[in-house]
Amino acid sequence: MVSENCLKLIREWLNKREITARNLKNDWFHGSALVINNLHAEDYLFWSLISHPVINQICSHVLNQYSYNNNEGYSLTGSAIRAVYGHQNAQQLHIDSNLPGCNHILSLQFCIPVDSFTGASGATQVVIGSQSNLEYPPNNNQLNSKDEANLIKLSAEPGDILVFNAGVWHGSSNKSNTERRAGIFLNYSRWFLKQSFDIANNIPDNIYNKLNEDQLRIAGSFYQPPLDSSENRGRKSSIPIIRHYNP
Ligand SMILES: O=C(O)CCC(=O)C(=O)O
Ligand SMILES: [Fe+2]
Repeated sequence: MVSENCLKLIREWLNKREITARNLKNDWFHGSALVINNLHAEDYLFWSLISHPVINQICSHVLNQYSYNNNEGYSLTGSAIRAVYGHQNAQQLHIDSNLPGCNHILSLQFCIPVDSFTGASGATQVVIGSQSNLEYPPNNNQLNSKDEANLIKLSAEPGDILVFNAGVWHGSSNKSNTERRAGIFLNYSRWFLKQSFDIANNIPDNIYNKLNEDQLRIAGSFYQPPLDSSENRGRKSSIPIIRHYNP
């Protein structure tokens, strides 16, 4: 579903960023993982994924369902690339919806392999049905027998898109080979949930100027709260809003 050309450009971008990250020796490398957030503001290239028609059809269906008139909207709440190197234990199982056990789907998590996700490089493991569990997964993935029986591994190749309720317990599995294992993770939420990255406001001008109305809606630019009562409107705006940071 993701084109070869798009993947090629992303790999070229990542190869360059790996060199910068190694030279800067800052904490971009968490252990043996390189994590870069805010892809929407990194390069216009990532918008071909962020506004990918298949991803947005799924969001439009799932994240609007049960909202008022099934039509309230959704926005991007996170975008990151995570690249893992060398042998690694399985990632701590977690959720990306921040509140376990919600009865409705608040957020969707999309995983886009940049390199192969396999049994050897690390599949994405999920616990089927765990969106109903009222707690976060136990430390060190010490699952009880019921959850253990529902743990499945999703292998995926570049070009594939994995998607699940962000309230499902998940994480990458044990990595036993030494090849790079990079993936892009996009999180979308119902429109009223506060974005924990300032996506609508931190897009550089050179990217912002290329975005169309649909893309700005995905960025959350129509869902920014009014500054105060002088901005005489409700919680949505009829035009995209950008708040500029003071220098
Ligand atoms: O790498 C994976 O398969 C999952 C990563 C993940 O869940 C995350 O970074 O939030
Ligand atoms: Fe996750």
